[in-house]
Amino acid sequence: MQTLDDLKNKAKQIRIEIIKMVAEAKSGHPGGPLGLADIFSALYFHVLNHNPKDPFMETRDRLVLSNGHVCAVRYAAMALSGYFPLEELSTFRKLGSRLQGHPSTRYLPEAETSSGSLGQGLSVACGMALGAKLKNQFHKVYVCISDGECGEGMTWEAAQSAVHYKLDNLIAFMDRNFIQIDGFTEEVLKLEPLGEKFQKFGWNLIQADGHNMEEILDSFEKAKAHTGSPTLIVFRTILGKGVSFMENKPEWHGNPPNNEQAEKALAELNA
Ligand SMILES: Cc1ncc(C[n+]2csc(CCOP(=O)(O)OP(=O)(O)O)c2C)c(N)n1
Repeated sequence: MQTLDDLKNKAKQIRIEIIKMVAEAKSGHPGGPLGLADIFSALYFHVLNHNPKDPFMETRDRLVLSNGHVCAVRYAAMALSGYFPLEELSTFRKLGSRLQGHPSTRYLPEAETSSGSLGQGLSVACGMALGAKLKNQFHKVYVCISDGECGEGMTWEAAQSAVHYKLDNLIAFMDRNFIQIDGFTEEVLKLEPLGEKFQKFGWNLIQADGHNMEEILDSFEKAKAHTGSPTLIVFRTILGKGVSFMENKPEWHGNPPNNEQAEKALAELNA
């Protein structure tokens, strides 16, 4: 059983691994993964029913990463929880690596779904949740979606279907950092009031601070207990969280730190 301090410490380790991976690869996305580190620590070390030693057990909870470009956070959490050796993280984005820049089940079936083409994950997760219901399976289907993806129509088709099929085994959570590839979401394509839009569609809505471990755990507990409709947790996050010069800066969506910047980032995270 992990304590709150353990989970916070794991989040810090995840952030350190993210910086090392993206710096070593000299390409990739540091901002989103740093912003999701607390949530992924909670998932992999407390919330998910999973077993790194038996990754395909039928009763496992499924986790779909719709915003595939943030996969460094998932790979770091997977390595730290024992899916593969920590050293393998240094192969991130290299030719032949299992840890591709966007997750591919051809190389890493434990990732559950391939992703990177945005907007699809919520639909995929709906199908998995509906399938589980038809097969009388009781696991949950978690899906990480981003705010940028809400500019895509397919997200909203899935949002309607999930309510129609009463997918209360589906728990979507959103990385609401107000940033996407082209800048701030409300300037590129206004999304607010985003959570309320899902609520009007019939979703159970929970809003929480994505960097407060107690709130994160409480949100997932409430989502698990809810019945009759799918749940969306809108986590307010900060892109680049934990590295002062990256926080809330759109340019860190998809640029790797150079050696000097990586050293500075690691010094801050280790402090
Ligand atoms: C279908 C599709 N269109 C465009 C892209 C290019 N793209 C990559 S990341 C991104 C921005 C996504 O926004 P978000 O996930 O909110 O970004 P973050 O918070 O990680 O900065 C875009 C448009 C893509 N991967 N897939």
